[in-house]
Amino acid sequence: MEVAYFSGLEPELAERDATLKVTFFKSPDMSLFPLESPGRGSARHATVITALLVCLLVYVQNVHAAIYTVGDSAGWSFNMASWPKGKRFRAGDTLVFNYDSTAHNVVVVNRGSYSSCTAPAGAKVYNSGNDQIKLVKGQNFFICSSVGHCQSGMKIAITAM
Ligand SMILES: [Cu+2]
Repeated sequence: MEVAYFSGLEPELAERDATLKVTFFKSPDMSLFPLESPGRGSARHATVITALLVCLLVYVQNVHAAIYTVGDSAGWSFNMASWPKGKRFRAGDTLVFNYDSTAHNVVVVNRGSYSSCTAPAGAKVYNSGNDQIKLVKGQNFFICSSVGHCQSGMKIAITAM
């Protein structure tokens, strides 16, 4: 009897639509199946079911990861405070910051720095002009550290569930 086995799970976190690739193949000698042994059919089935459940879990997580372009078509700019309103962010979602890298940047800060518009030494700074940053669970604060920009509203605070 030939049985199809999982050979690998390759979740691809593509930019917009996450896809899941699962490769099936046939292993006549069952040599690639770790728990295979005579008389252990139930163990084999349990393992296959576990593998399927893991695939499903990964798939569901990928489907739920969203990508948001900060500021929408205007990009990462001034007066951003209202942009997060009405959106439901989740940990693992990606924020895309599009901006002119000669004028702006994105600095990951804490609440205090967000409020005071000061980027502390050692803060993580992005400056590619097309930065993709994954949200962590809880509060996420970002500011632009160019002089005066944060004070002009180039700052966002996002809570991810
Ligand atoms: Cu700026």
